[in-house]
Amino acid sequence: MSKVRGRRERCGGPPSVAVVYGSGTPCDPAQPGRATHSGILDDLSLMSVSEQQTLLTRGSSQAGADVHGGSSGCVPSPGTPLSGPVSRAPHRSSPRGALHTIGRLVKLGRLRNVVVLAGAGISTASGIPDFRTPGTGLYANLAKYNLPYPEAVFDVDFFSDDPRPFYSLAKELYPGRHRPNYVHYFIRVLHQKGLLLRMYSQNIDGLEKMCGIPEDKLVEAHGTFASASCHLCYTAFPAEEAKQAIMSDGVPTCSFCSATVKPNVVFFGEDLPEKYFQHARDFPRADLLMIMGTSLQIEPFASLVNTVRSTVPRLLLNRHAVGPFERKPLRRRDYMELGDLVDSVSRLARILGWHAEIQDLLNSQEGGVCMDQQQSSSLGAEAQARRPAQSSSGGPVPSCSSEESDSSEPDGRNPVTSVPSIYGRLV
Ligand code: CNA
Repeated sequence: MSKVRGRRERCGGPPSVAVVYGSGTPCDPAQPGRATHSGILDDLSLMSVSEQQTLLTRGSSQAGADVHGGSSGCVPSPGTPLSGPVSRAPHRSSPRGALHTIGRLVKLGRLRNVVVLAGAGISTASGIPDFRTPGTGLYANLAKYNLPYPEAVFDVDFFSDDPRPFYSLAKELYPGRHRPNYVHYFIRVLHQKGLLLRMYSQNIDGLEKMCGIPEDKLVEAHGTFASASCHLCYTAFPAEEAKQAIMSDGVPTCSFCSATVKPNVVFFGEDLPEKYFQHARDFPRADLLMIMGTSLQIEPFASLVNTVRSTVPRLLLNRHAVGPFERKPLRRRDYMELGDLVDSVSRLARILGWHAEIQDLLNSQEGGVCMDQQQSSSLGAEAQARRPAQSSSGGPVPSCSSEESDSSEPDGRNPVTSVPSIYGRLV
């Protein structure tokens, strides 16, 4: 079955103008509630006997909160802090919650086939706005293009009439302008450790490849700027020529039919790349699903979260609960850590003992600075990213704090060296 990209029709939401192409996420009726204990037993079944004993001595109710980072019926609405029977800081699970459970299982060698599902949120720390974050998201900043509706920038009919809004966006997103950040390098290290089964990304910024995630480990589900073709007859067009024309405010046209050429970024209603369909083989093999920085609003990508086996842990790292993580109750092995992605990922990396390795990669490949040395503030990662990059040139590489500082709050922020984005200026 051919699947095309479409927006997701949300259950119980306002009357939607969105059309679901392909298979939308079904609006599941609420599942019957499950006692916290069954969740604990399932988690225990993934652990060694000594792990189980340690866990049980901490008390079952405490363990229930800990191992399940978001269970106990505590499911926030998007944008609302976590709250509920388990007391925890707003927007963040307990520091000994989801990240510790997943970190521990990885260290025990129980999770060896990790599938990562990623969205625009993993690149905001590189200075690229996502779609939907209020105020800074791309959709909030499209006014100057006079679009009939924000999604029109990825509408092939609109593009056919007026390619300029998309070309403006393309000028910003063409690989080369932004640099990978800590989150990208975390995924690369996941690969280096032999744990990455596949990364499925909705992003079109090319930062996954740029940070060294190999082609065969990556599915760019919404296409890429690496190739281009006619939007009408699909005749291939040299990607570099298309880029040069777009960068100099020109309009590349097809040599066969003279219609407008488009980088092979998937628009609404268009087919997804063939590689996407590897998911049918990958997801049944996954033993951990990490969902990072996506609102899970675009189908068919969003529905992938429902295709891992029900016994497989799913870890959401995002600012807000999204997709099935908005519903109550969660699956028994659903974990979430809400907050800034760089913070969450760096805490997980410390638990795993990978932080220094990631930081070294950043320092060597990006000229970045140690997160620990960076000023931590209440600014969002995007805002941090828009600040001028701190240079490490010439100076000694600052030493990072030790691994496993898991009791501490997240430390530094974004080590990006990106240039400011035009979207940033439009905020
Ligand atoms: P989205 O709908 O904008 O959702 C992004 C999600 O990430 C939201 O839930 C945010 O709350 C969350 N988020 C953003 N920044 C952070 C952060 N620092 N820490 C934690 N959470 C954060 O974007 P999706 O990826 O879900 O939508 C898919 C679209 C976006 C794809 O088709 C892409 O082509 C498109 N897009 C890509 C890019 C890119 O390539 N970098 C940028 C903007 C849009």
